[in-house]
Amino acid sequence: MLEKTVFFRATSQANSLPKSVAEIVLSGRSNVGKSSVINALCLQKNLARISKTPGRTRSINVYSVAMRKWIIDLPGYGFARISLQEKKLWNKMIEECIVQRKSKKVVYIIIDAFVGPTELDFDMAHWLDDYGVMFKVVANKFDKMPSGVTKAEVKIKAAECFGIDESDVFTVSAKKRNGFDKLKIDIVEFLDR
Ligand SMILES: Nc1nc2c(ncn2[C@@H]2O[C@H](COP(=O)(O)OP(=O)(O)OP(=O)(O)O)[C@@H](O)[C@H]2O)c(=O)[nH]1
Ligand SMILES: [Mg+2]
Repeated sequence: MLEKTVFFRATSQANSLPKSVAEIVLSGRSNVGKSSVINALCLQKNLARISKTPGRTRSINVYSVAMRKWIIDLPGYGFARISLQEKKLWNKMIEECIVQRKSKKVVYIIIDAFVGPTELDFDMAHWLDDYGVMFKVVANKFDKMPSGVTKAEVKIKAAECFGIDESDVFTVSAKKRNGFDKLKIDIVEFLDR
């Protein structure tokens, strides 16, 4: 199902988007691999733009999996070289996208498996919780972990840190395109529910 995903729209004004039936939203620190995860999920190379320069995705990019079923790539947070003005705009954009639009959604917070969750990720999780928005966690860049560390260990730790169920943590490597089976099932089940 996800292989058929196509680019739908880029916008900084989520209010202007039509209604969706269901959507999954990818959020996370800048450069953590959100766009790479989308490409890996959809088995495509250049669907979402990947960049070595953090803060590249500045708009909300919407991808259509099926009729009104979306994957939304949010601009990353925690990008250092950003003005207060830009930060305010980011907050407004995210709030419009996630809170004001009442569509059925789940947010996947993408973290760097090697770096581990950061304060900014916890802020995001708390903020989502406050608004009653369901979130799960994807630990990307697992290929950077020392060889002795298992996916199970990463999962347990992340689940503990975020106070969520282990089954709501996914460990992947977008670079190696590894570990996506469970995440794909989770996404497709949600979109089709
Ligand atoms: N080692 C490793 N590098 C990765 C992985 N996934 C992404 N990267 C690299 O991380 C960098 C950022 O990837 P993006 O997918 O553009 O990250 P993003 O989160 O969309 O970044 P912004 O749009 O700037 O917020 C690129 O250099 C990717 O090649 C991974 O699984 N392992
Ligand atoms: Mg991006």
